[in-house]
Amino acid sequence: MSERILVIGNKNWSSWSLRPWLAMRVSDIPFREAYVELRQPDTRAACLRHSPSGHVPVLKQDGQAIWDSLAILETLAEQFPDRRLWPDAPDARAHARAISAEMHSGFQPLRQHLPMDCLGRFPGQGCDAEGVGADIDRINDIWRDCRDLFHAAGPFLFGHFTIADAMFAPVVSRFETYAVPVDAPCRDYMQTVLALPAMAEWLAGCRPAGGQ
Ligand SMILES: N[C@@H](CCC(=O)N[C@@H](CS)C(=O)NCC(=O)O)C(=O)O
Repeated sequence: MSERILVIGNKNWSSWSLRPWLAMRVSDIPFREAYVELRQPDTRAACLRHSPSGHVPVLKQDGQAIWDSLAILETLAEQFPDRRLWPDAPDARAHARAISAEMHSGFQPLRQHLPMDCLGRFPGQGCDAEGVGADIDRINDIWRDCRDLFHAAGPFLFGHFTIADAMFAPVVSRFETYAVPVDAPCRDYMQTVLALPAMAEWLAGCRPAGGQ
């Protein structure tokens, strides 16, 4: 196995990069970071040097580039079965895959109007835009359902940390930035994610206005 390199965007902004980065850090999967500067005239060209999709994150290993956050996470789950990146029980695993895929393909209003800005604090901004309230309600429902079902197994969505938590980590950050109101179980869940040492490490790597 060659050195594993995760190419990511600016930590303050790059919500898709946070997902595999966090999963790899929490699961103690060794890798080196490489950066592409986002929101620059040459960003697309820089991304294309690493990824045929022109987007980050990209995982480079053994001469192969694996692009797209969820594909990277699925690949790692296969390569490191002992890290239990998906829940063990088939029904919980199917549930985790469903909400991870829902996150990956949905929530466009939330993404557009509440972009990730880890260091920013903009209480209420964007929350009245069309579709954002429905997205926030749906995310609260997803988290509450998981906590109801799996609270006995641990503080994450399915008890222990899984890919589902990695997929929702940028939403936790957004809810902090925009001071989105959540109920007590969801607040507890957010605190669990924010208390991860790996999350603190990511935040420490953020620079205002997105710079590395
Ligand atoms: N579906 C992709 C989305 C990746 C994506 O949109 N990444 C953004 C950064 S967070 C990007 O590469 N932007 C390049 C650009 O702005 O030109 C994934 O899950 O990885």
